[in-house]
Amino acid sequence: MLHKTLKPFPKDFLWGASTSAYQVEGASLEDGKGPSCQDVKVVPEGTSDLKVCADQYHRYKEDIALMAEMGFKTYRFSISWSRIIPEGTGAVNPKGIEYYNNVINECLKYGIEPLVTMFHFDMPAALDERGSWGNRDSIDWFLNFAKVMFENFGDRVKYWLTINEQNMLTLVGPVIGTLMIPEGCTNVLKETYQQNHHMLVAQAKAMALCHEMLPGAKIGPAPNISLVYPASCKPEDVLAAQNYNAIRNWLYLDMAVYGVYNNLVWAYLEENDACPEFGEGDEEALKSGHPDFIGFNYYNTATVEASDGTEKLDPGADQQTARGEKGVYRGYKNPNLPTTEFGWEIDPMGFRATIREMYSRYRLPMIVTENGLGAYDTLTEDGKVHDQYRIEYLRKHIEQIHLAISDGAEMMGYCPWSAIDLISTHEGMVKRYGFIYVDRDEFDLKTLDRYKKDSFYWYKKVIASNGEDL
Ligand code: BGP
Repeated sequence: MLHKTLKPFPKDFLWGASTSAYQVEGASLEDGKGPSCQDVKVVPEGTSDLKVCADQYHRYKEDIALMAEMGFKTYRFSISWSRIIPEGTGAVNPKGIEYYNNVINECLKYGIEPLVTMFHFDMPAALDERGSWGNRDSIDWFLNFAKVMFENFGDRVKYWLTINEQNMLTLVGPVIGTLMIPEGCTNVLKETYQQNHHMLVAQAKAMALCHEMLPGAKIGPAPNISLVYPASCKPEDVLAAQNYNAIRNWLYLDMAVYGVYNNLVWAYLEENDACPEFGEGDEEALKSGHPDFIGFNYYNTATVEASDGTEKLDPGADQQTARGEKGVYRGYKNPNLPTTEFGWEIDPMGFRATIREMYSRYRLPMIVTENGLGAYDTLTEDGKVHDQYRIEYLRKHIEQIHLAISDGAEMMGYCPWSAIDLISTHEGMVKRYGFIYVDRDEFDLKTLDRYKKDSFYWYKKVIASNGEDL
C-alpha cells in the first residue's frame, strides 16, 4: 500500500539505541568480575581483545549524558552475567550490582527508560567449563541469574529482553564466540538444537518468573529477524524460502509466543536425527512464558533458492549470511540490493516487509532492538565525523517503520546499533556503528575521548520531532 497520509509515531515511542556489555564496557576482569566466554576466546587475527572496549565501565556517566543530549527515551544495554555472578552460579558480586545500579539510576536521572538484555553472547567462562547451554542445568543457572536481576533491579527496570539473537547463537555460534560443541561430538546438529532447546526453556521460565516477581514489568525475546525472499517465483524457490524462514526466524518467535516448535523445523530436525530431548516439565514450561512484546534486531533480508544438494557450510558465514543446507535451501545473493563496506546487504523496504510479516503472525507490539550501519569512520582534525552514509541508512529505515505503522503494525520503539562505538562481534574496532565516536584504534587505546558524529545531531533532531523530521 502507498500511504498518502502517514500515521504518526506513537507519542510515547521509545527512541534510543543499543549496546552490549562485553562489547562496550571493558573492565573485563575488574572489581570482581569473572571472565565470560568472550574474555577467554581467541580473538580473530588482527582484531583487538575485549579488555577495554569503549571503556563504558569507567565512563558511563559521560556516555549517558550524551545519550540524554540526543534526547534518548530509552537505552538498551545488557547485564554481564559474570560481573553479577562471577562463577555463573553461587556468590553475587556486590560491585557488579553497584555498577548496574549506577547505570540504571543515571539513566533514570534523565528520564531514560532502561531496556535490559539479560544475556548477550557472554556466558560466564566458569559455566562454559560445565558444558554451557549443553548442560541441562543451564536452565536453572539462567533462572537464578534472572532472579538476582529481578530482585536487585526490578524496582526500576520496566523493560526486559531475554536472550539476544538466540537464533544466531544456534546458526553461527562459533562466529560470535559461542556455542560450545564438546570435542568428539558425533551429531553436531542434534547437540546444537539440544542447547537451543535449553535456551528456549530457560527463556520461557524467565518470562514467567518476571511476570510472577514483577507484575508491572514487560519482557520479550530479542532474536535477529530477517524476512527470507525466494530468489525467483519458481515454486521450488518459494518452498526453500519457507524452509529458511522457519529455521532462521519463526522457530524462535513461534516458541516465544506460542510455546511450540515450528512444524517445518521439527520435520527438518526429524529428517536429520537432530530432535532435542524434552526433559520433564519442558512442554508446560515452554507454554508458560508469554512475551509482552517482541524485540528484534534487523540488519537486512536474506534470499535463498532451492537446494541442488551440493551446499557446503560456508566457514565465512556470519549473522547476516544465508549459509545453505543440503536439501533445504541455498543462499543467493540478491542482485537488487547494495551492500555495506563489510558486505552486508542493505534493504530498508525489507524492514517494512519483515515488520508486516511479524505483526500478522504474532499480533504483539514490537520494538527494534538493533539496526544500523557498520562502517569505517574517520575523525577529522577538528574533531568531526561526517557519517552521512549512516544518516542515509538510518533515515531510510525509519521511513519504513513509519510506513509499517501506517500499515497497522504496533511499534513501540527503535534502538539502532549502536549508541556509541564499540567492538564488533568479529571485526574489531574498525567496524563502527555509533552516534558517538570513541577515540581509539584496534590496538592503540589513544585518549578514548568521545566525539559527536554528524549522525548524533541528526538523530537528536529526529527524536525531538518524534520521527517527523528526517
Ligand atoms: C548483532 C549482535 C551485536 C552486534 C551487531 C553487529 O548480531 O547482536 O552484538 O555486534 O550484530 O554485528 P557486527 O559487530 O558483527 O558487525
